[in-house]
Amino acid sequence: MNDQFNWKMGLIILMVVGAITLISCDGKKSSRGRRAGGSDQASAALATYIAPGDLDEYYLFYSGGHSGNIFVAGVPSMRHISTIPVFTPYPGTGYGFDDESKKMLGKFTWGDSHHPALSETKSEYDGRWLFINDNANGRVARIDLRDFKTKQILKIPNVSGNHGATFVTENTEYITSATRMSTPFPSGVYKDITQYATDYKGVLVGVKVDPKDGEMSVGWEIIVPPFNYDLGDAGKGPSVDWMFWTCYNSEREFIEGAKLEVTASQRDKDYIVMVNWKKAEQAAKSGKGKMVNGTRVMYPADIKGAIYFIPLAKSPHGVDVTPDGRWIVGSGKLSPTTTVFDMEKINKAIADEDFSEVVDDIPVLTYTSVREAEIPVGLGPLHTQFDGKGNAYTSLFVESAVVKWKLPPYEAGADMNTYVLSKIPVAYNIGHLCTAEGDSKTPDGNYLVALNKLSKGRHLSVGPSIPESAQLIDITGTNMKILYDAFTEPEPHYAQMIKADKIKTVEVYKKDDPYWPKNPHAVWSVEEASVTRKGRNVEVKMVAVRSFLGPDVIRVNKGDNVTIHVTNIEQIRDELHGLAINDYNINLVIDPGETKSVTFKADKAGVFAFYCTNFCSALHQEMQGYLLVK
Ligand code: K7E
Ligand code: CUA
Repeated sequence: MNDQFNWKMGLIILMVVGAITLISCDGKKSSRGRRAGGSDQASAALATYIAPGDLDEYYLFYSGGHSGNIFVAGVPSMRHISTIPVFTPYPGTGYGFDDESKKMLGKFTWGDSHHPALSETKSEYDGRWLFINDNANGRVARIDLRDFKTKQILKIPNVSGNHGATFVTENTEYITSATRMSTPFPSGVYKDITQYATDYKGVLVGVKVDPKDGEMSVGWEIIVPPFNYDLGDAGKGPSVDWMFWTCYNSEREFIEGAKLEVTASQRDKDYIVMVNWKKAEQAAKSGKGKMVNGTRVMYPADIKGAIYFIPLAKSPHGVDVTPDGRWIVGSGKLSPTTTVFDMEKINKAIADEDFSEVVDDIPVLTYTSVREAEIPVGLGPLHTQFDGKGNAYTSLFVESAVVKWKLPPYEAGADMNTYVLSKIPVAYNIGHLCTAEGDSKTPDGNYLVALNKLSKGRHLSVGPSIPESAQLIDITGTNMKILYDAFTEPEPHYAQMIKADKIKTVEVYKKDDPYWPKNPHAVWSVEEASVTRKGRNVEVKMVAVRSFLGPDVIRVNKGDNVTIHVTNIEQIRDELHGLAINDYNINLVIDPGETKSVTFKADKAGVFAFYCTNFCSALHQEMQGYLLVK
């Protein structure tokens, strides 16, 4: 097929995409009040019913997209349990109001969280940390799963639109990160958009994770051609040394007014780019490349033998490594097939220098040498997950379905359609999907959650904006079964599901728990509470305990700089206190044993009440005091 023909095919598929999406939007009537046949519904209800007081089997962590949050649900009940604010202030937990979290958020009040990733040990979820990317502002964050709180946000220099993150290597040595929308390199430099093909660059990043405390730092960056780097994954088993990312717009075209959806869909194939992170680490250690914006930056020529392209049709999105690490599964949004690559064939092609061309010093592995099979899964394949029993599950955005298909081995000359085992329609336009322990080397093979973009007509109307849906699917049989519709805040992309007993949370911050760094401003009795003035600076050490905030009167002068450190000295679970100061936009929530600080300028004169926002006892209303600003 020539390029001209494929370009037109691409346009036709784009039009089909639009048409089918429209049918999905308008073609379904509301099913309110409808009750379909009995026994299936009864068994689905039983399968998801968690009796009051009983616990779910799994935690589901699903990203909140541009809400900047992560949501936590239980599986199989699909009940939303908790929201973890990451890139966005969240008054419910006081996140973004105290000095520490405010500093972590920096000047941003939102982020676009896409891909949560549980930390791993030997390619198994270990329940220690959860990482997530900010697709808008080039950041990654770490949540501690002992207390479900965001502990670090790292801004990655030079990366623009950090989408191919945060996939973890075998032992969480690194998490991936990559430029989604190429920009001039280094960041902060101005080049006109007419110089896109020559002066704009993508960046692939290895973010290093400290094995002791999870602290993230930028390990190395690799400058790559101005494509859009999309999804990623890290290898396991035979592919354990490699990171993979898909990319599109290998046309390198951003032509003003010409529509990227058209210009970036001309070529028959774009690529998966693969980087040997162990070799990249060595090269960085030996001083290859140069320091830019405080980061070790290398070019492909600096890491020969550690970076390759694999051709993949067409406008690729997801790339997923199988649990055994041998098969690399790539999907193109405009291709009706999903492609399986063989790591053994990839290694052989690398050893034989079996390249079809070299692009910007990056060898392109010969497609037919590394491809195992193209599976005719259906329209608009995006992401793939696994059940650990030799099957794969791919989301079909255009078809609004999940397709189950068989992983290799395949018989020579077999009709590939025979390996497409079953399909289940979802409601509707699925993006990611997630299987239980699905990114580990031993998925559980029982549950799958479809994360759908649109859910028209399946819940009580809440106006023109419709919640997304997450559908729980039973994947134990050949035919999948939908068990439950859950509706979610905007806007889930990826999710991960971990066995509940792998997560060990704390009940309170114990006064002397060595795990948590000691807060130097903590006071543990009402007697130690104090107000200290040094010139224009006033420092308050406050104690919160049922049902008293001490000191209960703070006197300052207009213009003073005030810092209040509040310690909640309770040692009982869920005995939270808050500190709200009226008209000063101050809202702290302090967990048992925790100390939080807030610094502000007393720029309004008058009398301002402060009080506890968290209902804490029968005398919660009495937990109140005054800030007097003279
Ligand atoms: Cu497919 Cu950001 Cu992973 Cu959305 S991405 S769906
Ligand atoms: Cu403390 Cu309400």
